Amino acid sequence: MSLVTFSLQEVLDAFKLCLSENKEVYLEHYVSGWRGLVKFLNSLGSVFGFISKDAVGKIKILEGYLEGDNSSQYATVQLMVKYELDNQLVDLTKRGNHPESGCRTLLRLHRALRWLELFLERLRVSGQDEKTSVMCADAYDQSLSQHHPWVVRKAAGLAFCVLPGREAFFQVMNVGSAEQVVSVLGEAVPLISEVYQITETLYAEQQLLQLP
Ligand code: 1Q0
Repeated sequence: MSLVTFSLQEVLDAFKLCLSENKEVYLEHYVSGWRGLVKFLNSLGSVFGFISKDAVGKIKILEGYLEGDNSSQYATVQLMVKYELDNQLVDLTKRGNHPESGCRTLLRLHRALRWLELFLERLRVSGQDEKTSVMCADAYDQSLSQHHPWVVRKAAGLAFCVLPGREAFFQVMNVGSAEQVVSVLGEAVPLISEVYQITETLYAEQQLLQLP
């Protein structure tokens, strides 16, 4: 993945590689998809720094596991959940000895992935004159905001206001004409949605959706 320029195609490729044949989620590609998204966020300016910083922190935690001594236990989200639960490596009800478990860290990105899915879908069907700030805020209100305290919601709301307009936004995506953007989004949204649903089902089954 290139270090400087963002391309939506690269993010798409990462999320494509995420799913194994039996629909397990490869952590490596999941993290790599997020790395690409953060690159995009950074290119939008320093107002988004506080969001990017939090995302990078979480990406680094997961990278640490991927490169650590138990890396084989972290190959997929399914393996990670099993390994961490079997070995009591997750704080289940309140924060304790494992504030940086893979499970709780991934859950934060997972919730953000729902926001992304909603936002990209809005963007895909949007008309020329629609405001990205409104699409982004609507997607956020319907998803991630429920997990954030007032002060974070307020800061996020302020940041959304300075998002570039739809046309400039499409340009930063680096995939070509508006038609091409819409077409790549048409491919990206169902993929992201599938990765989200698989993780959501797994976390629901294991009662991990409220990890502190
Ligand atoms: C394009 C505008 C981007 C707007 C991003 C929306 C998300 C807003 C989230 C704001 C919250 C960030 C501050 C920290 C919050 C944490 O407290 C919270 C919980 O963690 P913890 O450890 O305290 O329990 N963290 C989170 O909820 C994680 C948030 C991660 C957000 C990652 C966003 C990455 C954004 C990528 C830009 C995508 C651009 C999409 C269009 C590009 C085309 C593919």
